[in-house]
Amino acid sequence: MMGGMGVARMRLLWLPALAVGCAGGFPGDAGGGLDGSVDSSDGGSGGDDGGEDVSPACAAALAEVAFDFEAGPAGWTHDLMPEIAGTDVDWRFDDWEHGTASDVGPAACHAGTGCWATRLDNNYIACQRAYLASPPLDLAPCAGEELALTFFHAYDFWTGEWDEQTWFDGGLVELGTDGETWAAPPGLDLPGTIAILPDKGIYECIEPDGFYLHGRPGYVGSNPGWEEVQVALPPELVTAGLVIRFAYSSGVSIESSTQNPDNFSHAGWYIDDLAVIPR
Ligand SMILES: [Ca+2]
Repeated sequence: MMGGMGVARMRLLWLPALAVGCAGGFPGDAGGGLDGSVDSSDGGSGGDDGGEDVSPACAAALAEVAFDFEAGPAGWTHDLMPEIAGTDVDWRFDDWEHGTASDVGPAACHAGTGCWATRLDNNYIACQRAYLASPPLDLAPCAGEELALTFFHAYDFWTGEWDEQTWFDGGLVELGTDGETWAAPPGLDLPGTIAILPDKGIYECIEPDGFYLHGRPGYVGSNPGWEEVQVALPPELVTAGLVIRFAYSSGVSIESSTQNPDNFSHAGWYIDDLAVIPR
């Protein structure tokens, strides 16, 4: 039915929304995610601006991997998840954008006017599968140092009931060094398990089996205010070529064959001010 869709399995139709899930009041719990107990003590003599607990070479390396996204994407890239990278359909699977926040989701970036989000000015649409990845970060000068990843984020993902199950759109953070193997940092405080609804009666996502995130612990539900996350970096990843990846997915929240984000009701994921710091 959608012109030029090209894939018979794309059968999403627009009908009035089913008023699913938690479209109104979000819990709005503010406050920190997990406290990584970052030590900011000024033990060293004549402490300068940061990095006082690490070697000068490491401090210089960490200064290169602090991102406020004010001057642009800063080498970060986004694309389809590899599982559907060859999918040839006219559907926007990747909503990541760099820019400034507006009237959907947080009213502003965490700081300044640059940040990343799954569509800055509107809600994310159905069947999304995309990642946002850092450039390779060179932490080799910090080998042996105890470091933490820190970033600020806000999120608002759809949750709903269908077929006697509860389904959760969501996002996850993963680390890798070889471009193929990814794992969430141990100790990350995650609110639930992502469960993507690929098929809602006659409404089915394109490539319904291609949801890498399904079944993995991640950020689900809603935490619409900016929150800081800090988590220890595994020692084996304090090396050259560390990549940090933010991946998100959405399933069939409402029945819509359009890519008009006005038909949807959840703002998605906003990310700003990421750095690697001593802990
Ligand atoms: Ca910023």
